[in-house]
Amino acid sequence: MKTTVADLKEYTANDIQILEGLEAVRRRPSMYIGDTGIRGLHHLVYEVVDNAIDEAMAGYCDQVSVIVYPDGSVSVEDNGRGIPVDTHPKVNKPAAEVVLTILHAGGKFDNKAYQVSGGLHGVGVSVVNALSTWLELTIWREGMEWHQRYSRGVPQCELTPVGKADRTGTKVHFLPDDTIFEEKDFSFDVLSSRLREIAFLVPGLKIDLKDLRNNKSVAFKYDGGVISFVEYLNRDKNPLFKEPIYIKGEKDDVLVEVALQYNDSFQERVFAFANLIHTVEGGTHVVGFRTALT
Ligand code: 28F
Repeated sequence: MKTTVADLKEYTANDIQILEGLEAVRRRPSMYIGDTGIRGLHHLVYEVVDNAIDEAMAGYCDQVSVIVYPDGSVSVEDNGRGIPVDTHPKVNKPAAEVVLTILHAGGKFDNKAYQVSGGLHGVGVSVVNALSTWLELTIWREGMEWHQRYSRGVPQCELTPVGKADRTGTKVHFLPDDTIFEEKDFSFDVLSSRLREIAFLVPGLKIDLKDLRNNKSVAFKYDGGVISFVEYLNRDKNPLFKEPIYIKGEKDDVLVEVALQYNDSFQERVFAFANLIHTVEGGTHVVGFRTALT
């Protein structure tokens, strides 16, 4: 059907800005997710998982479930409060639609309560939406189940209550756009090692990964946090003492946690994280630790 001036009148300046934002992401995806190869593909999952982790670190969610489907799509579900569904006054759209369509609208950058985890680039779920052939959002909140479907980031319907619900939470199910990504096969092992890492860093959080392509599944939950991490790293070594050394401190709102345990090998392994992100090249936090230790 031909677009007429009458149709266009429905678009506000805001809508046009949103469409331009999504278009920018699709034109230069690597600026937002690093690359469009296998790393970028997995980055999409981490970006969605990070939002669930934020909800967990805020103390409202203790379960995250990730499912890989045979059609190449992935869903991430949490049992948090659910993304708010009430109308955002500035743009006259549900807050959830704002989070899913506006760049950097996750609240991470302007809300103090959301300053903890941060994605690899922390770009937000609207980027995942823009780079997905389709994305289905389910929210359980205010006693109802809510649905909205998007195509390449553009809403295909309004956020709609579809029935009653006696739970809360958020589910994002998406299919990465194969016109953007060179790779389309998620790796169970890559997803599972990152999710295990997150589970070590967020004690008590249960993270499930199910792969419906081959019915593989794993579940992670480590109540011991970084202590469990060190125990895991030494699982097939000979530790020189039973319990890892554990140090925790806080200064100027910066929290530091260290766990260490010697084993009888001659190989040192140091894993450092800042805000849940593995800092592969080290940094002042690692230098500071080494100086303090010696
Ligand atoms: C499947 C991935 O994305 N979970 C999320 C929440 C909860 C809140 C929220 C998210 C508020 C207005 C920005 C709820 N109640 N899982 C997720 N769970 N985002 S994302 O709020 C977003 C901000 O716009 C939430 C009260 N406050 C926050």
